[in-house]
Amino acid sequence: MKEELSRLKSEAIESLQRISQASELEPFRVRFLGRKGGSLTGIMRRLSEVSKEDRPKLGQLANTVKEEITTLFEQKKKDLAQHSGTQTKKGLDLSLPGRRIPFGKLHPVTQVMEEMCAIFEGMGFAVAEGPDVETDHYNFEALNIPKHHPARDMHDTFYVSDSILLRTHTSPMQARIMETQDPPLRYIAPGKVYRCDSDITHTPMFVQVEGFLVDRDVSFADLKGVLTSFLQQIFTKDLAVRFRPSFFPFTEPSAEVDIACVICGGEGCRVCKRTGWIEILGAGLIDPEVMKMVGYDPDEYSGFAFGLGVERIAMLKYGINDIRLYYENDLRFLSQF
Ligand code: 2U9
Repeated sequence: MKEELSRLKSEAIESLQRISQASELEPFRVRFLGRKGGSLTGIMRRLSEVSKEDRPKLGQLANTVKEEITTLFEQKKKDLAQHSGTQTKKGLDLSLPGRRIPFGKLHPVTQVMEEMCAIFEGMGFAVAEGPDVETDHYNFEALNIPKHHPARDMHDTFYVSDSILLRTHTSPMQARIMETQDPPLRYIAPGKVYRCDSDITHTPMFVQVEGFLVDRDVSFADLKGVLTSFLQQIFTKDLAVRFRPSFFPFTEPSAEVDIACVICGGEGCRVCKRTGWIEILGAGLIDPEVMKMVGYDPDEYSGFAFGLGVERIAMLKYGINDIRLYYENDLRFLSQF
């Protein structure tokens, strides 16, 4: 039994030396020190079979071996705890749980843009994207904005050269489509646009969704139907919509469209400047001059067009009061959406 104890001690020391992961500790404890079926417990149980003279000595020896193995085991446990999370002598502790990698999210403006596109797609519009860097012709000339028009002012437009610029709206894309395809057409053009402006309601880059429909016998009533349906879907309620006469060079007649204030429901508050209405988009029937410029006969075809600022829609949906927050890359703001 003396030899058995000595062998057991050596085996335990060797096993402990091989342990490099916390998960291996419990099987070791059960094997050598466990109350039920542990090797030491087995030897101690057999002490009753030993002669009365040898029993005290062997009992003492068994206790000493048990204490030694227990001390070494506890020391190993401490060592592994200290090294957890770092490399052990034998390599990585693969039993540790992995570090959670935070998921990114789509920018709130992208989320709302995608939502807007999905609503128009539901009404049969196709999506078309085009270049951010445009020619003067498609950004202005083809849209009935002649050379002297104030919209061409250096203070509004970022010019790359005399005839190349950063598009100030996504309308050039619509002109390009009309120029190359025959009616009937139903398209939306989402994307970034650029204007030299910066305050709490303007940023030098912002996102627009513009759209148009061209066919025979298209009327202002069709425009009203499509836009009212869109606004009620994006704000998920049966809200009141009103059309006010306005002017755009590319549409005639033109309208600015208001919705009943989403904050106060039309009662009058700070956001709607006590009017009960919030301006939300611009629209109109495509000007016959634009129709001619893209090669359509305005006596045969008519159409409507509209333009929406995505940041503005998102501000009203989420109650954001400063447009610049979108573009400061502050995760405390962005992660809320
Ligand atoms: C073609 C013909 C007509 C696009 C239109 C508006 C009215 C409009 C503004 C809304 C808010 C721009 O982002 S915003 O500042 N847009 O009011 N846009 S009609 O009309 C077109 C476009 C292309 C060939």
